[in-house]
Amino acid sequence: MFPPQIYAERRQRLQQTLGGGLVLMLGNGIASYNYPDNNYPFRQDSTFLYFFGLDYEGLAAIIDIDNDQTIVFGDELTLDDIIWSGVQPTLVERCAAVGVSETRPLATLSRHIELALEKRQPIHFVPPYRGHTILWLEQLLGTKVSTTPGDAFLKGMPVATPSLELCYNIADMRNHKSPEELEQLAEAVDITVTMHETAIRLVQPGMHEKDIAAAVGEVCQRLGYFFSFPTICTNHGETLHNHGYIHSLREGDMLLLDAGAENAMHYAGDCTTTMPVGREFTDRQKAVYRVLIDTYEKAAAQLRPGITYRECHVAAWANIAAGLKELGIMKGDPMEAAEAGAVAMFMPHGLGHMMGLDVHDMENYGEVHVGYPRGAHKDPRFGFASLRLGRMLEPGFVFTVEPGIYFIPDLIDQWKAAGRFADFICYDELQHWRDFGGMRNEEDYLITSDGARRVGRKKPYTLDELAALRR
Ligand SMILES: [Mn+2]
Repeated sequence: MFPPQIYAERRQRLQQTLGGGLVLMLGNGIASYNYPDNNYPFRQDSTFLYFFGLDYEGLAAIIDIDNDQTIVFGDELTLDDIIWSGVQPTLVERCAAVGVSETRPLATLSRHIELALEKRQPIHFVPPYRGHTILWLEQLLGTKVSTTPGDAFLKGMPVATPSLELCYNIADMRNHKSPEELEQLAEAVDITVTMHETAIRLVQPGMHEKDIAAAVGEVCQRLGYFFSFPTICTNHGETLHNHGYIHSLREGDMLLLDAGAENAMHYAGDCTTTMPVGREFTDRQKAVYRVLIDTYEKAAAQLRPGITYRECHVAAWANIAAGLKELGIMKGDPMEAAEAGAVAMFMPHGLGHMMGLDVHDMENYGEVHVGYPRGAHKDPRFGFASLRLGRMLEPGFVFTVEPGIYFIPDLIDQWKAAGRFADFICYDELQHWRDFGGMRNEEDYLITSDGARRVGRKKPYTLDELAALRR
């Protein structure tokens, strides 16, 4: 945990930016897996972690701005808890460690909210993403709860919406990482890089995807850490979220590994490596890989305060178009192809996303409320719509840079049949690449006062670096 004043300062700042009302923050509970006492690993809610740091279940908190009062609601351990879970610090001790002096039994939260509602206090809460939390909020507020942000809740409203103002204000704070958060992120990324190096060293023909996925998992689990998201480990990288590990790996295959660790304080790392299963890539794979790495390095070199990530994304698309033009797969002006959206054929996702306590940081607030300016909407066109981060970059932002190049047979067929972007895509040549698969390279970056730097240590990705680890 951070020192108590860090949490106290964060809460103070939130109070100042919001100006009034009552902020209700619900911690996560334990979620059952297949029967009540068999549980998923506990993961605290990230908003709760950011403001209260308390990493265990059964907690709620309020920041009553109108009355300048902060209370954590929870229950002290019973003897039964101690028998099953061991002796733990008391709630009062735990709260003191995060700068909170007032605690109350969880059962009194409901009455506390009722009184606040009667006094016409607006209730601010962030969008819930678990069924249990939605039900709990509905019980506390006495009405239906939506997950789409809008006005803060006042008694009498037919539906309680999460507070858009709260989402924007917290995103402003959490989007700018502090020095102590950057240390945590660097640790998570360093472990993540070790996971990737392990896979590059290990993979060889005759193995299965699950062999590599397990070895990657062992790296973070041996440190007592967990994944920041379910590992993608596949020789079918063109399927973007491929979570099965069922394929066997053969000479000539590429393995795409998208995996990250979450460290003890729950900060995330997120990297992707595409590696040859055999000794090296085929000539064809090398040709596309060079386009990918050139795109990746140019995108990283472009990062600085004041540039929008949308510009970086479009520039990456244009670079891919230029590279694929040399291979005879695309034609026309690369920048025009990018701006028209034609390169979404080969990279249908965004160049990156914010990263912090969540691997897609604060995505429960709505990605447009985190990755775009206040009041902005996302470009709804295919490809552009998947750009989670589009806003102007500011010092303190931490996010991923992850261009990819994919050949998706179903997408090729559909666009070809529709004659889509036929001015930019050479469909005759593309037929010869249908079974190529997909590749992506991803590392994590911080915007500094005058440029950007990698978070954590460098992940091997150049052909030479990959070859050195394969020896
Ligand atoms: Mn990512």
